[in-house]
Amino acid sequence: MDDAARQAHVERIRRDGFTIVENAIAPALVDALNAALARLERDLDAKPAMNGFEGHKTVRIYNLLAYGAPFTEVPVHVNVLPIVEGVLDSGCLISSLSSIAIDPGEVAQPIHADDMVIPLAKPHIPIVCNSMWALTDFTDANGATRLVPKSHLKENPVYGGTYDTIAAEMRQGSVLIWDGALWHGGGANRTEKRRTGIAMNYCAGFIRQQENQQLGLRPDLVKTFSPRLQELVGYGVYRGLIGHIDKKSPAQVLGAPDGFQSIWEKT
Ligand SMILES: O=C(O)CCC(=O)C(=O)O
Repeated sequence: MDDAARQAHVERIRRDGFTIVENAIAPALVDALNAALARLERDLDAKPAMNGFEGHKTVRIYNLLAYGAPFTEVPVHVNVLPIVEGVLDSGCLISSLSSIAIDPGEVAQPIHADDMVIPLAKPHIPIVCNSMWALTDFTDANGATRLVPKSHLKENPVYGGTYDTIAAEMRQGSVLIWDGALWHGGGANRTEKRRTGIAMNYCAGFIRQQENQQLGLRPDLVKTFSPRLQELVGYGVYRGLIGHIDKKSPAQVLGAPDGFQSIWEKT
């Protein structure tokens, strides 16, 4: 993706609250992710969580980075991460990485904003930026994510309220990216086939990640990650200050060279 295309996506998110990157993911990676999820679902005997938010006919698997490849390719994808960095900034973090498979007969998820538990007055600058990878086609009928365009510029929705929504229809391999303040929810699946997505969620480097990545991922596994992926899971230091340990970068715990300089030492 060239810089003009990236900028156009970032501007669409600022204006409408969302954008769709068509054909963002190579078919081979889509296939590998679908195969890995099918294997995990079997191995973990994953079942619906049976609550109003996560659904009664929806299978979710959390903390996917703990299972290594091919999930390690998701947070750093060249057609998605640069857009997220344009919305947040390059100090952004992985907030959570999970799969959301909506089975036939599931009802629509309550409309919500992903950042609505954060007690800040709205509208505010983007602090959460989330994406949904379409591992199957997403259609109005099979449960494509429902969106309320431009609602990221308002206050929070009434959780589960009734609003005019549009379906984020997209072909397999496309990715929906939205400002975490956008009102949205998973759709009802009125077809006979499953809708599968990966929810790759990011947050600003100065707020808490939704899934605790430092406890959820074994350090010996994180050591095998690329330096950028290590930063994204939380082994970097935001603007030379937030996240340091005794003025050292947490990356040094993983054996990174001792090159970190805190913001104070730069004055
Ligand atoms: O599955 C979807 O399309 C959206 C899910 C969602 O918004 C959520 O679980 O927070």
